[in-house]
Amino acid sequence: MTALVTIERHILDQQKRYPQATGSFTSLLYDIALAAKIIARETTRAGLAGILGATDSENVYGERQQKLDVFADNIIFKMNDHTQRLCAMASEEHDDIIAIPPHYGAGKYVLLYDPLDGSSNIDVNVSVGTIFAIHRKISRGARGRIEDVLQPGSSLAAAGYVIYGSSTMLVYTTGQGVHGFTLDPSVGEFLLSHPDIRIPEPPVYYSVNQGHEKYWTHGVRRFTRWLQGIDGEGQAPLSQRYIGSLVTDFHRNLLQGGVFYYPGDMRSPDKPYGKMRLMFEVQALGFIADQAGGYASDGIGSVLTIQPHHLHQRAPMFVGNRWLVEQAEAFIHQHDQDWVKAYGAYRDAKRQPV
Ligand code: P6P
Repeated sequence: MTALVTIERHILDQQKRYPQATGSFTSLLYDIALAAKIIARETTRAGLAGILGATDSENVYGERQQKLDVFADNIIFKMNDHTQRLCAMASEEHDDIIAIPPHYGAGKYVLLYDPLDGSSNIDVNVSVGTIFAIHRKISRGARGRIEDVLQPGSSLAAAGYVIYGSSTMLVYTTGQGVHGFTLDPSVGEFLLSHPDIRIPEPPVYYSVNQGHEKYWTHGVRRFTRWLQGIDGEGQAPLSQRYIGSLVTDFHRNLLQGGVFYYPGDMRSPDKPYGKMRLMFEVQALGFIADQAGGYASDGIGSVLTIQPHHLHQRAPMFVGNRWLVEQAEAFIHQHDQDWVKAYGAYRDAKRQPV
């Protein structure tokens, strides 16, 4: 019988590699796993609990907040506001960084999270997910500041996601590979089910919203045609799979090989950056892909090198098997110099003083 490895045991085993570790980081990952169990419980019975549907409020992007969005956001905050492990939090659902209440002590990590990505799919029972990323505090003083949050993905201490689907899985990395755990509801534990995940070769799928094709730049169109007929490399054409729920589309390509992309375009030349959120989606998934032997690019270069200038900054994302993503960069570099210039100016803007 294979050993039952809970997420707590796995995190502790990983912590043993860092003699100086205080256990604070391990406990933070445990707190996130606990929040995931509570969200999973509500997500799988949302229809019964009367929390399906939308609230009458909107988030910072002007998107109608689903009731489960708000529930998940509150759970993650409440599980972490008092633990003295964090100096600040940031949520996709909040305009600004979230301070640790003054009556609680502050810690040395920052937690960024998208509490329930793809929530518009909840009412039709499509899998949704939570995405999280953890940075180390770098500013002086006890309390967290915006500079602790706006760090590049290359500085991440950890990242992960939870997918609430036919089963609930938590996938995370601390820079020591990518590991997947499946929730056993009968005991309420996440058990190691996918150790050392590597994006497999050959790739099988490509995931993009083909309905946006008329907005795509020439290079992105050429890339998509290439995926549909890859030849010369002895690679079969890829199949299109897109469900419109980022964690689900990403998870499929991580486990089976392929590429997810949400490109920018020139529909509005002053907004060439697409829909993905750098701090709440792109950094975390880019770190995971990198740790699984893949690569994530914004079309110009690695998403992990982007120096953020705004909490809700957006970035295009091409993520999956490295050679596929590098081919996307090649087509864009060859055919889309106008877009490269417009997006590059946004990407490299300087942070506005607060
Ligand atoms: P589109 C869901 O709203 C989301 O943020 C991601 O989960 C998903 O990948 C994307 O938007 C889908 O966007 O424009 O294809 O509907």
